[in-house]
Amino acid sequence: MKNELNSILQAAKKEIDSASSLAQLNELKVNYLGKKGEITTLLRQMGSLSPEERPVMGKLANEVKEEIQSLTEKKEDYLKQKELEDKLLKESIDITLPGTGRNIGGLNPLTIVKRAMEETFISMGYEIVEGPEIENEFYNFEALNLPATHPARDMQDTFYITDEFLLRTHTSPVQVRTMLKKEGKLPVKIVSPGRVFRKDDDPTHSPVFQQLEGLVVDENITMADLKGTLLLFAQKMFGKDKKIRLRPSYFPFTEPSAEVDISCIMCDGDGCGTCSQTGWVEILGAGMVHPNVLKNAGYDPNKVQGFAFGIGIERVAMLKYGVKDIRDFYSGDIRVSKQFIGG
Ligand code: FA5
Repeated sequence: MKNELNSILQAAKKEIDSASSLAQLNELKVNYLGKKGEITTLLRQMGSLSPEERPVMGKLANEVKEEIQSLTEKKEDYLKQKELEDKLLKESIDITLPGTGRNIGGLNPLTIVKRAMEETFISMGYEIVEGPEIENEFYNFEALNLPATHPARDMQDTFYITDEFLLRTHTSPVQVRTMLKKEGKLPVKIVSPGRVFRKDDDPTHSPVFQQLEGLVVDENITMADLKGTLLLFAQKMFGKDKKIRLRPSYFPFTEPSAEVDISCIMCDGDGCGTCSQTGWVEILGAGMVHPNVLKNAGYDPNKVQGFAFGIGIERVAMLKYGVKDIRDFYSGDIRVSKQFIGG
């Protein structure tokens, strides 16, 4: 039996030594040490030994078992380590290879311009307010001195939702909403950016576009305040050398009213394609708040005055960046937006 145990140990050593995978090692562990393994099978024959021989053989069998156990454990550690090293070697990445790169997004030029406009007015002490895009006739027309039969309602072709509700055609309803909320308190000094909607569609007119409304109501407000404010705005947006001019115009909600032009930034006022050879480009409508609008919104026109303006944000952006077709702003064409990355 002693010889048999010895030869089992020698055979196990050889097999452990040549085992090249954990699966193989596991298999031989079962073969030698398992319940049906070679040593257990041999120990079953202990009954045929003399009582003196039995403890000697039992001890020897345990020593052989322990040695096989310890050798397999060592080999297992080695194989595990080797497996890990092989895996790491296979999965290694070459950090010196050039990267694939990733496109960085940029703000839409309209957002850049809108924010710059907001900043300009915030620096002049204006508060920013917002109004709903779905309006009713009262705020969009009636309170702005445009009763149902007024022919000027045709000036802005309207998208109606129901007989009463519509998509606002300008940001001017925010004037009325703000004044009513203020309940006669002074001063009112707000700008309100937002989307507006009209049945317009050509290279310089979009059915959905943005305006920035301005409203100041206080005592002793004059047309000079309006002109000074708009000149400062134009110079902050387009440069200190820019001039503005006010042309008489008509809006039912302002009296007097004006269309405001800026000296053409493409040709410095000399005349070019952008300004139709006039040297001037229209960017907004403005005027002194009509007494009826003040009354409708809870202010006494004998005591307070106000000025208001509505600037086309797309118009400012087109001029600032020399964009010829308004639809370029909405196309989502990456070749357009790429030029504005970084603001
Ligand atoms: C108005 O909308 C008035 N509510 C502005 C106003 C406010 C006047 C307060 C007086 C007091 P108008 O329709 O002219 O006015 O539009 C104002 C500006 O919006 C225009 O000067 C132009 O820059 C821009 N605009 C008008 N229609 C379009 C359009 N379809 N697409 C892009 N921009 C437009």
